Amino acid sequence: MIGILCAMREELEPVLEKVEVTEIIEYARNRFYKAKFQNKNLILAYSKIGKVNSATTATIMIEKFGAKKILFSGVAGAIDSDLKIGDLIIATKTTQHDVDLRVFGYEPGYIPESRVFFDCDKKLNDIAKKVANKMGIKLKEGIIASGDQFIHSKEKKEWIRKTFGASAIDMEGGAVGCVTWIFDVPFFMLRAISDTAEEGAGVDFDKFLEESSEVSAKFLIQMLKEINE
Ligand code: 4EH
Repeated sequence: MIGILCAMREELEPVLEKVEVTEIIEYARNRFYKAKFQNKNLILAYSKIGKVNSATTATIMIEKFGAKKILFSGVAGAIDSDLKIGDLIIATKTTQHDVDLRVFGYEPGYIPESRVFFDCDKKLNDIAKKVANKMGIKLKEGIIASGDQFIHSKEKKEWIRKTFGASAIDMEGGAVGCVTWIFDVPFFMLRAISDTAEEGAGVDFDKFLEESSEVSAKFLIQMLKEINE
């Protein structure tokens, strides 16, 4: 069973269109779609926005539906200036930029007995790079930082870049990374850029959410062809 997770309805819809949904299960104030793609069994859902929602949905996919991998598809704000709207990025690792226990002497993002960075699966990332090569498209690799905030300021964005070395921002990756680390399940994080996370990002986001969600969904489907359950 492969888990496919998004945060927003708009991110999941273009993925759902491309698979064969066989069953819909309402559970925990959410809707889970069982589906098939080329004889592979999938469980899909959008979690709703943010770290708690995405962590809960990832947990349910693993614990209730038996997901052996979690693949995330969606959009992100750019931090690196070479990332333009519509570009694709895969995470090498994810982190939570809003975790702050510095008063106790811990580094930003660190929770005792947990970690600052959660690694994404190297094999899945290698498959992604192969697929990108075959499709002749640019695919960036970098750190994705998450927090329960929509970032729309140059200053905040620069702090996240400097502190975590992040290339892009979202509101879920660090949470799903944490859950998949806890359960030791391979995690793949794919995002297409929707905005630059600076002043005016909200306007760009609304304009490009649909388009960039489609870019991410299309790439994910190409990848699914190369993945075993
Ligand atoms: O799930 C949330 C969405 C924005 S909040 C995180 N997603 C999109 C990624 C993202 C992002 N995260 C932080 C894209 N750009 C980002 C940014 N900062 N600049 C939302 C969007 N629309 C309506 C309500 N909430």
